[in-house]
Amino acid sequence: MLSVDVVTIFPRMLEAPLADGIVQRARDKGLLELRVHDLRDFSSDKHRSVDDAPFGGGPGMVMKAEPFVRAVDHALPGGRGAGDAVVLLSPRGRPFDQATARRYAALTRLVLLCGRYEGIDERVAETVASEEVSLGDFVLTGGEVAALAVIEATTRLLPGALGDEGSAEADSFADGLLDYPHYTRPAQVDGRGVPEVLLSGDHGRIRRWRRKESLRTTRARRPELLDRAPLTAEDRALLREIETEEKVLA
Ligand code: 4FV
Repeated sequence: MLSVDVVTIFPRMLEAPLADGIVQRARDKGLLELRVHDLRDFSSDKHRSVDDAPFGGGPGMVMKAEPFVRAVDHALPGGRGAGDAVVLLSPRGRPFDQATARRYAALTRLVLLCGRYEGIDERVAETVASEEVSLGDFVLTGGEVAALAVIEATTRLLPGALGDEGSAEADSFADGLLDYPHYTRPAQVDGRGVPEVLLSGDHGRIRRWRRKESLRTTRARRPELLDRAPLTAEDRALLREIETEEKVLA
């Protein structure tokens, strides 16, 4: 069972998305425990302030360290252990990816720290946070959306979380490649059909076609993933076919 604590000044932003779908089902199945904490509850002044002006001047406000330190102490009584991670969500973090989601799904306790304003006092990253993670090279107004993405991507990898809606093994990135294209009824959409192989019932041909399309799309859109993916001899043969076909088309 994974227990997740989220620290934010906007707890309501997280409630609805985490009270539905696969995350709620994982909570109901006892696979996931989730607590959302209001950072202001860990402020030390009567105004419940959590931010202040930046040392060195400059625009905007910076989030104070102590409320986060107290919130983490509250979430992890006894401190951070080997099976725990305290993740600060920020554009300065390492890009979040499927491998990170797999690592989080194997944890015991995960604490997510959501920033706002110009960011969080650096001493949080230096002390209570065990890592910094970014959702991507763009600027949000807060870490909450990133926390939601991390929770969803991690929860669906918890054993037993994915019911019959498919298996994590069949995921994009499960084997480091982009997914193959999917089709469903009707067979004709605006005069556009479905690849005949998918209607053939020949599961060997279908598996091969899907693998080839995964390789083709990955090669076209994310070639850097191909360099990292564990490719089989069949994959290399399929890639040669793709290169030959595309030369002909060129
Ligand atoms: C972000 C990201 C992100 C930066 C300033 C919140 C904002 C504000 N978090 N991945 N990209 N955070 O843009 O995680 O404090």
